Parts: sequence; C-alpha cells; structure tokens
Amino acid sequence: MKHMRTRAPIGWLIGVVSAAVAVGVGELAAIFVRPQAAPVVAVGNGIIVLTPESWKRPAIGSVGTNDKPLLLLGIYVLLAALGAAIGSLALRRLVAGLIGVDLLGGFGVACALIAKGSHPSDVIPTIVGTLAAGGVLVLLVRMAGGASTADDVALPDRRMFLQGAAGAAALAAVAGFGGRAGQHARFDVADARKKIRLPSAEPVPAGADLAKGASPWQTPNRKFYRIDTALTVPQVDPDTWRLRIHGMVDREITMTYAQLRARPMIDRWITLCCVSNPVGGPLVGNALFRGALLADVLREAGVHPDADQLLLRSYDGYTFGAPTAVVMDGRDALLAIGMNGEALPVEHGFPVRTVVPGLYGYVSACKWLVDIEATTFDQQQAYWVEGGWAQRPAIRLESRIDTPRAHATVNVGEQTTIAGVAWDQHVGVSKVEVQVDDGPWQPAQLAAVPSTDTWRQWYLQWTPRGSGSHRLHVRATDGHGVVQDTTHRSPFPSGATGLHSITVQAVV
Ligand SMILES: Nc1nc2c(c(=O)[nH]1)N[C@H]1C(S)=C(S)[C@@H](COP(=O)(O)O)O[C@H]1N2
Ligand SMILES: [Mo]
Repeated sequence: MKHMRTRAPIGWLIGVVSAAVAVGVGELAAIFVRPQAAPVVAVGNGIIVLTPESWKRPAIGSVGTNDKPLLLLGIYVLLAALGAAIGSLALRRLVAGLIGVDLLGGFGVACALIAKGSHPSDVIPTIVGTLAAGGVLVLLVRMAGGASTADDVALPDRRMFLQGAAGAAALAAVAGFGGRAGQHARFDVADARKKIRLPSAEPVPAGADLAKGASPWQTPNRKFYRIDTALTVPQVDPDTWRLRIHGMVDREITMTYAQLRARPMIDRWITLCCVSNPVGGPLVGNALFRGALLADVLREAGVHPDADQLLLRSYDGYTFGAPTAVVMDGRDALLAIGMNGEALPVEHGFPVRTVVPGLYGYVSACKWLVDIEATTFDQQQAYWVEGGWAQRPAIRLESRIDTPRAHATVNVGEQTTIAGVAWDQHVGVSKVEVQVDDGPWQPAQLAAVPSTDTWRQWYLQWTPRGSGSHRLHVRATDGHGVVQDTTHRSPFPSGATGLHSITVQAVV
C-alpha cells in the first residue's frame, strides 16, 4: 500500500516532464523552420481550423482578442494532463505509454498540416519534439525501476530518478526559451521595419478633433484595435515579400516591395471597423494610411469584367473576398504600406495590407497580404464567408457615446459634455442627435471631416436637471439622409444595428 501511493505521482511526473520536453525541443527545432511550426502554435492553429465557426463568434477573426492566450493556456493544460496520464500508463506498460506519445504527436502533426497557410515542413518541430519526448519517457521509466504492473515496486534510486527528471525539465526549459529566442533572432522583422522611412504624417485636418472626451479623431497605432486569427504575428520580410496578382486577368503580375514603393503613393484618412463590433463597441479606429491605389495595379493586370470577386490572401493563409466593382469604383482602395506616418506595424499587416474605405475588415482589409486572385463569388468563398458571415455586407451606419462613460456620475445643474463618434464610411454622416430620457432628439455639433471615409466626432452640452438615473441615446443620419436603424441586431452575420445608449447618475 505504501508504495502504491508513491508510484502514481512518479508516473505523472515522468509524463509531464516528457510533454515539456516535446514542447521545448519543438520550439528549438522551429528555429530551423518558422515560428508557426512550433508544436503548441501549430496545434493552436489546427484547433482554430477544427473549431466550428459558430463557437468562434461573436469575435470574428475567430480567436478575437483575449481568447488567443486562453487557447494557448488550454493547450498547455490539456497537454500536461494527457502527459500525466501517458506517464502513469508508461510506468505500467512502456509500449502503451509510447503509443500514447505517438498518438499525441500524430495529432500535433495533423494540426500542423491542416493549419491555414501551412507548409509541409511545419510538421518537423512536432516530429522532433515527439521523438525527444519518447526518448525521455523511456529513460525516466528505466530510472524509475522499469515498467511494472505490480503496485508495490519502489524506486530503486530515488535521488537518481529525481535528478533525471530535473535534468529533463531543465532541458525542456533551456530548449524552449532558447528556441523562442532563436526564432525571434532569425525571423523578427521589427528591425527591417524600423529601417523603412516614410514622409512624416500629415497633421490632423483642422476642426476634425474638437470634441473633448470623444475618442481622439486619429487613433494612435498602439491603440488601434487588432482582430486576426494569428497566434504568432506573421513575420514577413519585405526583402522577400512578393505580391502575386493572378486568376481572371490578362497579365499576371508579381510585385516586389521595392516595386510597390516606386509607385505613386497617396495618404488617406480611413476609418476601419470590424463587422463583429457590438453597438457601442471598440472595434473601430481611424488612421492615416499610405499606399498605392489598388485599382491602378488591377487595371495593369487587366482584370476581366466578369471577375466580380478579388480574393485577397494573407501570408498566414486567410482569405478575404472584396467586390471588384467596389475596389475599382474610384474610391481610395489601397495597397497600404504605412499607418500614421510609420511603416505598418507588424500586428497590423507589415509589410503590406489592403484597406478599402467603406468595407468591413473581414471582406477587404487583408493583413500580411501576399496574393490577389481575380475570381467570382460563385467560384470561391473567403474564409469568414464559409463560416456563415455575409458575403457582400453593406457597412452599417453607427454612432457611439464616448463620454460620459456608462454609469458615470454627473452633477445636477452643471454643464456636461456628451460626445462621441459616428461613422458610415464612404457615405458619410450628416447629422447626430442625442436623446435624454424621453425628451426630444437634440442635434449635436459635428466636427469637420476631410472625406466621407472617416468617422466624425460630435458633441452636445447638457445640463442634468433632476437627480437620479438618466438614459442617453445617440442616433446618426447618413450622407443620404437615412436615419440609423434602431432594430437590435447582433453582429452576426452582417453587422450589429441598434442605438447605443448608456445610463448615468446625476447627483446634487
Ligand atoms: N491576415 C489577416 N488579416 C486580417 C484578419 C485576419 O484574421 N488575418 N482579420 C480581418 C478583420 S476581421 C479585421 S476587422 C481587420 C482588422 O485590422 P486591424 O487588426 O489592423 O485593426 O483585419 C482583417 N485582416
Ligand atoms: Mo473584423
């Protein structure tokens, strides 16, 4: 009985340490492949593909913002648990334990293969890690006195076993951290990005940024919302970057970064928003994008008139289907290289992304762009459209109260600014109104805008009369005179509608 109690934890320890070796050695091997090929990342990317789209909602870009660390944590926890189970199995029957290791490794290999944008060589780190884990498992089982179905076998040499386990754990840690460091040294494009100099950014247009307490009209790069499926931010070297334009075109084009930069460049303020932004939500931002006109390049390629879809493909293997007619109707659809006077930040698509004013991100704003295929909506479906999101959604007119904050305290009899932003890219915002409780809709002051492609700040001065709770509503009217849709709809499948409202507490 006494020994039985000690044997189970020994098996768990052997298994967990072996699993750690798989992960660590895999990280090390990924130096020779690429960061996406590290086992845990490959498994995560495979799980993203395996997860039904309905589970990934409401955050489009599936693993939206906070769920990425959660996904990775889940993988580590599950791996440790399965490792512990395999370890105790191995301590009874070594072959069974090794089969467990292989099954787990096999799952990892399968994930590496099905991940979007995968290369066949992405399986190498998982294979190397699995082999290392198998070796360590055998070694530690031997040090623990060999596999046995008897319950009362004690450790032959407790010290030696613990030293062996500690050594394997140290190997896992050194290989893991060393692997990560090596991957950064070999693949990070931060230095290449820093070397790229763009003309300094234009100042914010006069009168655009006048509502105190509203979101700043220009969103700084580090505050710009980020939505994508990338567990590791793709590191795309501008020196080896190529854009291929093909499909239903007269002349295929392959463009280098230098060739793109040699094209005429324009700077445009454009508000980008995510279809999965809830009413009043934060998934919207406004920046100065610098780039070349996409339509010019498409004309050079000779896109066929019946190619109604441009399938934009990213380095990490995701696809975005933009209507060709929209991209070519004269709006400033960009092959963007710059954002707010800097080269695109790596998380926002360095070195090149597309930005199309008036279209949601998931149908137009391909980050880490590498490929454009002229095709039709009938022939090919883009990634999120496969998951049920609308194929050609019209962008929604929206307005948001930024100040006061929901549930804020305001003072009775004291003038308070209600302010925020409203947007309907490429159509524009002509009016914003605010309603306090059941009162009349009061027109807000509108800030200036350089075009219809950006959001518009608004503000209204309000003096709360009675103490207690007050409800504030905002609604906008678009450039054609259409008032915002009040029907409450969730973001799936074509963008949220409904009015943003907050309550505040007035006190004396
Ligand atoms: N490669 C890639 N590009 C992508 C995505 C992605 O998941 N992968 N998400 C899209 C979505 S849904 C949006 S809303 C925008 C967001 O761009 P941002 O992260 O620069 O704000 O990027 C788009 N481009
Ligand atoms: Mo999005």
